[in-house]
Amino acid sequence: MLNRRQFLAMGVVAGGAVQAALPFTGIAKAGRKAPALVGSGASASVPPFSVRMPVPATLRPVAQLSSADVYQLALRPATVEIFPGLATPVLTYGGSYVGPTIRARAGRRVIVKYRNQLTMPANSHLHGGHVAPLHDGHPMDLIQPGQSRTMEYPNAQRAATLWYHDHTHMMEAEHVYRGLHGFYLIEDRTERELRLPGGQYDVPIMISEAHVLDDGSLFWDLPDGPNRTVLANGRPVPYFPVAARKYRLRLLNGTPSMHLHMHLEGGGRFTQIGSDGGLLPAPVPLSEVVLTSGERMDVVVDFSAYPVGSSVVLADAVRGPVLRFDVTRTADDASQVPAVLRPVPAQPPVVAERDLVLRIDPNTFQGLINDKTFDAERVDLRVKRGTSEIWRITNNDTNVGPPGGVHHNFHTHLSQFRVLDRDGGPPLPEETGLKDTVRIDPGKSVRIQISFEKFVGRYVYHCHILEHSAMGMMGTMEVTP
Ligand SMILES: [Cu+2]
Repeated sequence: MLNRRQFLAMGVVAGGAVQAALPFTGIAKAGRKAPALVGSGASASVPPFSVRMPVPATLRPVAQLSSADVYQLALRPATVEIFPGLATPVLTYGGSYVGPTIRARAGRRVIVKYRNQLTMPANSHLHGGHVAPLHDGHPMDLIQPGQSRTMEYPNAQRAATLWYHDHTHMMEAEHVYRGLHGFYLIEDRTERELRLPGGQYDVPIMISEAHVLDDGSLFWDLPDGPNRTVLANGRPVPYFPVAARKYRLRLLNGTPSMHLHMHLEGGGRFTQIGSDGGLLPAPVPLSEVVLTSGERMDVVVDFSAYPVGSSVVLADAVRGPVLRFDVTRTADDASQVPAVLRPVPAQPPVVAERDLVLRIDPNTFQGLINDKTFDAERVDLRVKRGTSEIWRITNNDTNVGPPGGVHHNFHTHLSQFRVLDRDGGPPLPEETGLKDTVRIDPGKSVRIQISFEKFVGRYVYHCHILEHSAMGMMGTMEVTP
C-alpha cells in the first residue's frame, strides 16, 4: 500500500495539461494498485452558472501611519458556502474563503499583524513581494497556534498583482487548497496614468478547485482529482454580470498544482497587459491564457464586442467551463489600452551563470533540484547583493509519471526575474515582462535573469506545484552583502 506521501506524489505526476484522466498512470506503471479514496462520500455538484461570482472584499486598515498602512488578519477556521446550500468548513485569512484583498501603494509600507487562530502552525508568504527574510513567510518560519506575527511589506516595487498564501513546509498544498490565500495588489502612479480599466472594472479572479462532499465537507484527495470542481473566487463555475465595455481581469492560478489553459468560447480574444511582475512592455493579443500554479496574468477583455443580453464563457481546455460573463448593461468607457505600457527595468551586470535541474526520484518520491532534496539547514547557492545572474532551469522529468513526463514550474522568493529564452528560442510573448513563476515542460529548459537588489539573507526557490515543493523540490539561496 502506498503511504500518503507516495500517493500524493503520483497524483502530482499528473500535473500537466492532460492529467485529469490520468491520475493513476504513474502508480499503474510502478505495478501498484491505486488506493481507494477512503472516506469519500458522494460528491456535491451544481449545474454551471448557478451562483454569482463574488469579488473579494478589500481589507480596511486598522491604522494609517504617516508612512504605512496597518492591517490585522486572523488565520482562522470558518464555515462558508462554496456549493449552494452546503456549509463547508475551511481555513481562511479573515474569515473568507478567498481572503480579503490588500491594496497597497508603491512606496508606502504595509504592516500586517497576523494572528494564528488555527489549531496548527501556519504562516503567510507574500508571493512576488520584494521583502526582508524575516517577513517573507519562509516555509520553516511558522506562526504557532495562538501566536501573532507582524510582517512588513515595503512595496518598493512596481504595480503588480501579487498574492499572499500559506507556505507551511509539507502542508502548503493542503492549506492553500483549504482556503489560505488572498490577493495583494500594488498600485502606482505610472500605471494609473495609463488609464487602464479601473475601479469596478478591475476584477481580481482567483481560479481554484474543490472537491466538496454532499455533507458539505471539503475533501482533500489526490491533486487534480477528477472530482474536483473549478472555482472562481471561491464559487463553483459561477456567472458574473458585466457591462458592455472593457474590463481588466487579474487572473490568478491559486490551485496547488493544476495547469490552466483558458480561452473564451466563441473565439474571443484577450489583450494581455500584465504578468506576475506588473505591466508588460506592450500589450499582447492572446487567444489562450496558460497559467501554472502561482502565476498571474492581467488581461483586458472588451465586452462591448458582445450585445447586451448575451454571454461569453471562460473555459479550460481540460475541465470545461470556469466562469460565464453575462453582458447585462451598457456603460461609458473612458479607459484605454495604450500601445506602449511599461519597459522592463534595467538589470545590474550578470556575474554568474548557473544550472538548476528539477526532477522527481521515482523510487523515493523525493523532489530534487540538482539531485538534492530540500534541507532547511543547507545553503544551496550564494549570490551577491547588487548583482545579477543567469539561471538555466531544466525539467528533467521526461521518463516518469504519465506519457510525456511531469510538468513543473519554478518560483523564486525575493526577486522577480526576466525570461531570457526557452531552449535557445525566444520567450513566449506573454512572458516579456517581469515574472516570479515560470512554467517548464518536461525535457525543456528556460533561462532567466535574476537580480538581487536590496535584501540579504536566506530565501527559498522551488517548484510551485505545491505538492512538489512539499516533496522537497526546493532549495535555499543566500544573498550576501
Ligand atoms: Cu514540480
